[in-house]
Amino acid sequence: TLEKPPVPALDEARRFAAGRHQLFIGGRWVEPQSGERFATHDPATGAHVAHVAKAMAADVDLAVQAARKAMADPAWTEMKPNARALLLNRLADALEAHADEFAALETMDQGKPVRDARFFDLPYAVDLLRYNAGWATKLNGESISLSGPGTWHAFTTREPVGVVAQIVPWNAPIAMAVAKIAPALAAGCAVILKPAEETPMTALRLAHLIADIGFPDGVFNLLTGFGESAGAALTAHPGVDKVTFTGSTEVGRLILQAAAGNFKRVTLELGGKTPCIILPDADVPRAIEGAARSIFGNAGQICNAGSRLFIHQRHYDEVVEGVSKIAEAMKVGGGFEADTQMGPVISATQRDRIRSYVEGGVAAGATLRAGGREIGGPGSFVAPTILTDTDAQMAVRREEIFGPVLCAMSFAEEDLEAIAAQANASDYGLGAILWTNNLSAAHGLARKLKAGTVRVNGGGLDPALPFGGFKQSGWGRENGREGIDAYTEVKSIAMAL
Ligand code: TXE
Repeated sequence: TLEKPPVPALDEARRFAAGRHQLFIGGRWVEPQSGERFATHDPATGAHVAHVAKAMAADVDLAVQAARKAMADPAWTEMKPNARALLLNRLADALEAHADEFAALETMDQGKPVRDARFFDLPYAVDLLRYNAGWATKLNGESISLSGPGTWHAFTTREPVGVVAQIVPWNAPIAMAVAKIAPALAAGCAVILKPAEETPMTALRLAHLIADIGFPDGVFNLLTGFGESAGAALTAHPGVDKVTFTGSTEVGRLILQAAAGNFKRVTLELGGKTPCIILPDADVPRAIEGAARSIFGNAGQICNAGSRLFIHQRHYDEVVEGVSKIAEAMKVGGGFEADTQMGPVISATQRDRIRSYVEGGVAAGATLRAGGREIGGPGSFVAPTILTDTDAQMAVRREEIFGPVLCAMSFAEEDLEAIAAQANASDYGLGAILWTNNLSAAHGLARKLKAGTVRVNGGGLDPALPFGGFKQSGWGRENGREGIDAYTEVKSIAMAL
């Protein structure tokens, strides 16, 4: 653990934030066409962080032109796979070397405890780069046996999909940005990255590292700006071949519509309402800790947060009490304070949205078992909150709250079908978490759950493990082989011999 905030890196981060920020297009830092900038703020204090260039449709045009040029430039298209891997590994080394500064920037911008940024988000981002660098040399096709008359040599190749617009959210800015650019660059695509307007700092700093690494001009472009202008223009642009997006389900729908114009390939990682299920034979103390971590980590701003807790009635009282104790004892504060366990939520708007879900739940008959108290101050804080006595129709149970709010329910059934039916009663299907020591129940339930990822007795993200959702949690998968394949087109070649 980090005993004190990394003060030297904090100074560096502050210096970087205070600098003049531009857009990175075609290998150069450029002013936005409109000359406009917007301000970003620290969610823990409300303090000004930076003035950031505001990209609009005209800048999107320039970035698309630069990326298209890169996709026609032999310096990139003819670059050997091992050379692409080397560039990504160099970027991983550079990111690792600057991890303290990136962690400080992330906390300043996003609010999460600097320990989490430094020891989770940054190592994960570095791992993603190294993992995907490994795939660059392994994107091979297959040799295919044909059944038609004649003698054939038939095979497939994998080619980069082309220019990719990558739109990322504010809950894990550096990790999400790298999760998108690493496989795209490994596959040989050219990318245009748009970070969330709330949290552009680490993407900007990353662009400086990329500029120094030696990628050909236009292979990586960065547009800071708003969703409804820069984001929408990117998703509608005919020069973009693919869009990858992590964010809200509503914006996911808009992106699908915008992408229809030229049938862009689309990967969407949207919301979730992950069930966390504690079966009769679970290791209860571990399950309590795990259940708390999965909803209160990153102040609940995780698409895969375990927001619906189903507890077998045998353990219900013990688990609700245990998780409530953890919630009440959590130190909520600024991410640079050494003892902070949970930081602020991203903005006052999100804080108010979360509060109104809790108030709505209570008004509809739910019981507040922990949290619900106001935390004042200039920052936007929400106390870790637990609701019981909810029913399946309430918005707190159905909708993604994206805050530290847990709905706890008990179940009496031993029948896996009935347990799965309750857990699957959601429009979402991103993840599911099981706590059990019964192997048959674990496997049996894992098969019945409509979720992209099922975790049994813990476990987190891994670059090698495909991640994405069933139902309204999205389209496609990121990470793993599926993640990189999504940045390629398959070409079949058949030759009559
Ligand atoms: O998300 P948006 P918001 C969910 C979560 C949260 C809610 C609202 O429930 O409470 O969404 O958050 C860009 N065309 N998640 O409003 O708007 C935007 O600039 C193209 C879940 O902040 O979806 C940003 O870069 N792009 C989630 C990104 O989309 C557009 C993470 C995400 O912002 C756009 C974040 C448009 N028309 C929020 N409008 C997860 N799955 O992890 C916005 N954007």
